[in-house]
Amino acid sequence: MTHSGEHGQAPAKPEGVGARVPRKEDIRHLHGKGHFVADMAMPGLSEVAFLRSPLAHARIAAVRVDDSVRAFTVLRADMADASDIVADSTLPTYQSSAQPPLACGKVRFVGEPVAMVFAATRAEAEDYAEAIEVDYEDLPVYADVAAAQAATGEFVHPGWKNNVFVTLNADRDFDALAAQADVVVHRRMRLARQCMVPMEGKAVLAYWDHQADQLVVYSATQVPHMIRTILAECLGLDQGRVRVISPDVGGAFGYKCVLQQEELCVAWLAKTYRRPFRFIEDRREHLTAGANSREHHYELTAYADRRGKLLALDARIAIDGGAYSVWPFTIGLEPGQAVGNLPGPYAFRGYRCVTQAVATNKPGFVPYRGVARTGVCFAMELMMDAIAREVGREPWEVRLENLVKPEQMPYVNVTNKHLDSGDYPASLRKALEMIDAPAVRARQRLGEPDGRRIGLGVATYTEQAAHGTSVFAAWGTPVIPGFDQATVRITPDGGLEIRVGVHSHGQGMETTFAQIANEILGIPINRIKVLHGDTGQTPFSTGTYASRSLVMSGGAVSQACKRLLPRVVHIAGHLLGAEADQLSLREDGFAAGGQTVSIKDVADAWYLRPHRLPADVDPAGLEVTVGYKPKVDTGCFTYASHAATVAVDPATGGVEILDYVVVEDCGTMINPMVVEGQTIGGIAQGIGTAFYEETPYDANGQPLASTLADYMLPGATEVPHIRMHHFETPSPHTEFGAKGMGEGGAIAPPAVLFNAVNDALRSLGAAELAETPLTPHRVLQAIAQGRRGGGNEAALAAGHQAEPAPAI
Ligand code: MCN
Ligand code: SMO
Repeated sequence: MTHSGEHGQAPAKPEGVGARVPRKEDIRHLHGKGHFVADMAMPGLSEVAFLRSPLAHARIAAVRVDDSVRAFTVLRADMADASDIVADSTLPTYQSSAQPPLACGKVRFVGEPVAMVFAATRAEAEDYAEAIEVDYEDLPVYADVAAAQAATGEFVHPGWKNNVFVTLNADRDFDALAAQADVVVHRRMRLARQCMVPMEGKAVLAYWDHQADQLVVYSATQVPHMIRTILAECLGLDQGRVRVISPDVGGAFGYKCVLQQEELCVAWLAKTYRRPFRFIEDRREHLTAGANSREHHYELTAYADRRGKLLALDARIAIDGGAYSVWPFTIGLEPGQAVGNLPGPYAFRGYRCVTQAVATNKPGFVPYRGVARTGVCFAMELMMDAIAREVGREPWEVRLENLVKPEQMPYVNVTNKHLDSGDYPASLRKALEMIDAPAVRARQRLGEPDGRRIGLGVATYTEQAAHGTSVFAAWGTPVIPGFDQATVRITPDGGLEIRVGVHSHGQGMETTFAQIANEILGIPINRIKVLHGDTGQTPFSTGTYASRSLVMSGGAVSQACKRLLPRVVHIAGHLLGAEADQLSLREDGFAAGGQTVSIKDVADAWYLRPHRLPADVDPAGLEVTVGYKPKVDTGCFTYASHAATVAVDPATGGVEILDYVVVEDCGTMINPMVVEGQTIGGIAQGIGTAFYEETPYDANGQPLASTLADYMLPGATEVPHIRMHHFETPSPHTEFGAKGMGEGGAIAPPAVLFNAVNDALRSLGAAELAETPLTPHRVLQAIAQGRRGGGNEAALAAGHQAEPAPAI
């Protein structure tokens, strides 16, 4: 195991694996030259607007379309040749739902598209939409999990027994181990409903290419190949007659890894009318009708010994799944990941968990950076602090008691996760050292001159990344990821083209994949072109999600380059008149007997001067396609410890982050600067989850945050300077020992910051805060509750801590 310093180990090659090279893609973005769906111009383009439901649950009694706009209006009945989106999981207990491309019969959430209208401009299309009248008959609204569970009237979906999408159970040695406990700690936690709010919303442009006899769909998507598969299926087209291109995408964060119904609608228009159509989601549509995430309710009971060593955990988790299951991940993903990842980095052996995803009258639930891991980290890490309070030890002492130890690696945990490598306790100790925990404790004892209270919070988590076939097969999703393919091709002038089916929309893969090829072939990265996100140009991949692209597609790039290298060497040897084993690899070329040939010379021989090639040259040439997945496909486990110091103002409830440190280990880093950028971006989103972001709904299912004045996001001033340290423990299962890490930054911050604020308020006897977002109002409430003599225990008894958990 190697532990390296803040900057990673010095890379062997200046542009290879481990090098901090600036991102190639930044040049176009910094100069405003990115090419997004909204930038595209096309003759005859019609813009699309949707008439959306104003009600959360209602029967559509009648739709009247004014004759003047009927020709530009589409209703579900007009789309008889398009099928509904069905995203079922094969998990037992799963109840099937169908999402029509446009609402049909009834509406199930505010903002659900009921009709689609097109015109030369979006403004005209919106005007046309006003000429459509819809009569609705109210149905009972299920605005939250509790209401949905208590339903006696019409359920969200026809033919269901109740409003529950799916229930998952786990029980492993629970009773026997819980019985040995000295202390029992009970807590409830809740995460608010959120939107993803990428800078670019949903965007799709589709047209019919008459020459290719093909539907071409430009879509801001993370998963172009999967979108082709489902569009072809829903529209009844051969997949060869559909091409999906994902151009520059302005952030995606999971929102764009599923089929959006608007994508299907616009593709249908282009297929039907054989001309171009486009839909660009506006901010209000995104905030109200776009998919939601994060709304998890937890009720945990921990059974520990007197030192705080956890023996068994009992968990009840309810997830507000919204109205529809999303394709292809289904609403099974969220409870599946929650039940499996709740134990995180800890070594306890008794576990019982019931997790339920419930259908409500809200937009469907979509994976969001971190997926369920942000929720489970929040619940587990707040519980660790609660145990520490109970047994009277420091929160980190209790964690060190419970973390899987390096000598136990690889460790198969209580939910059968194969924790592959790393030193979890060392990451926590390093984070404590960086934040200087003793100094923070001393400062707390002294008190602040301005009356603020100082608090220290920590959290350690695992980020299961690049989990593959067996995991998704167990979740029973409609599509199961397998081998990811990459094509590498040396160009006639000695450059390299890399083709991958994943999509980079901020992760920097146009650079990092070039670094991988540079490491193996030595070709300078400015001579390497990474082509991605076009089904017409790239090999199949299920796409970018689950922090998988580096491990899977990057692994395939590595393997393809390794397979290409001997062919290059063979030709080079022939050109030099030397045996392959006499060649030495130089920067961008080969040497033998005092002579050199470059990769350019080899390419020149293969493509343009084949008379110079050896007689036994491999006719496959200078192009290779390789499929790759790690031998163990259950994922690699990146982990990190985050720590923060905060100052809380008991007079205003305001919180300031004074210091924030990260010690992370994603195995071998391809580009430490990219890893740091990814982590900081994730932390900014995690701060949003912790302090600001929430889409509240009223009892009628009306979304109450419809603008960015109501939906609060962190800005530059809310994100502190973040200090970071890297360990590099290679994964035994992947190319270069690299592990995925794109989501990790977003996992820990809510847990760290809540723990820090609770620590700060402890001396005031305040109730523990356990419900996101942590607003000044909630801080003041918690303090007031403490003053009334209703500190945490009283609050718990009165059921005031977080929200009462819905029944399971
Ligand atoms: N990397 C590295 N060394 C490692 C691990 C990763 O240099 N050991 C680099 C990779 O080469 C890649 C980047 O870090 O350039 C992220 O790699 P990876 O962890 O494989 O994640 P993905 O590329 O699969 O990206 C998906 C992940 C997810 S699931 C979400 S959600 C997310 C995220 O990445 N959405 C993002 N980061 C995002 N960043 C931006 N800017 N925009 C989004 O929408
Ligand atoms: S939420 Mo990321 O696209 O797995």
